[in-house]
Amino acid sequence: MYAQMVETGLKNVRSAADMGAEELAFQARIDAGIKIEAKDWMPDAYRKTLVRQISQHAHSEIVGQLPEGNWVTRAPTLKRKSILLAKIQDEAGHGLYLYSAAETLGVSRDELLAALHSGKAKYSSIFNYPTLSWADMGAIGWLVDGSAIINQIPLCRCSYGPYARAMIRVCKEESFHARQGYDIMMSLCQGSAAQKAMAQDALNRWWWPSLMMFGPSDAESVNSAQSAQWRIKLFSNDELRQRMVDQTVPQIEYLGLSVPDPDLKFNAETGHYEFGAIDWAEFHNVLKGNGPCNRERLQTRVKAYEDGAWFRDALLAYADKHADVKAAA
Ligand code: FAQ
Repeated sequence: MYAQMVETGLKNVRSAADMGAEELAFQARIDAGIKIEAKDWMPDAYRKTLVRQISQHAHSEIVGQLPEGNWVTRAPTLKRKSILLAKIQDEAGHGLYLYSAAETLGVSRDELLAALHSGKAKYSSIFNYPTLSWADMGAIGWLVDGSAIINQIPLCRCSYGPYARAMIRVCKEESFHARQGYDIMMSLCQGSAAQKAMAQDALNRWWWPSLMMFGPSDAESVNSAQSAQWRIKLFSNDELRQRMVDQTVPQIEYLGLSVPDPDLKFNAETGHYEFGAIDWAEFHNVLKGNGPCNRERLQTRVKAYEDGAWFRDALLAYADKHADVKAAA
């Protein structure tokens, strides 16, 4: 598949003729499946792509806490509240591993956060949608974390060592998240008619944005071919999206819910579900900052950062004082 992506996207990738000796040796290591580590030589464009993707990923984990944070105080039971809190804390941890992985490439955390807070850096489109009911906590865990796992399992084998290793733990935690989400959906679907209707409504609102999480179609994806050549991407956006649909439709049926896609049908010859057209205009609009919650999410992040300034200052003052005491000893 990787070969096919490189093949079809040849116009966007570096050819051997463009490469000097160092870059040829670098590409040969990647082709041989050898991990690239922080201190190894790498082309600037490889470094730049990784900083872009890993920092967007880190920002997604951090901003991704906000839609669920909205329901901590309103969780229906103490047990659900503690599970949700633990899940949201895990997402903060994922953000921290990922910022650390990005820092190994020579960018500072301050630079990355400044890019997020100024609106320059992207984070996943999915987190710009509102969480209107408790069922949204189920839909997010099941569909959003579920999609994140499908995208991230291959990243555990990507060519950049620090990113690949961070992904292993992230994926383990994400699978707990997906199960807790499905468990919420199961409870609602086995409950009253009103609860089941709430679950269906959440599925209706999160289904299409979850499919958009995988990024533009292969024909539109500008970065895929080069990222495939560098083995940052092992599967294309469309392949992973298809995997998500194939995996999730039977789960929807098991819940007794309906897929909000009148064009969905199973193709017995290919063994895959065919699904309706994605509204790419909506996707691009969200990316431009015009989704239902883009402004609110960014404002909340900036406020949290500003409100935490006293704590960062205190940590630095303590570290400086500690260094003085050590130097004097
Ligand atoms: N949202 O050429 P491609 C999670 C941008 S973690 C926003 O295909 P690429 C856990 C893309 O950046 C979710 N922007 O790009 C959780 C590029 O723009 P640029 C995050 C998007 O990088 C759960 C442009 O479109 N996961 O959910 C999106 O090869 C619950 C062209 O696209 C990751 O970040 C989008 N959906 O492929 C947390 C995984 N899609 O940068 C809390 C790692 C595309 O050139 C609660 N990332 N764009 O200006 C990836 O695998 C890739 O970056 C893709 C995009 C697949 C997202």
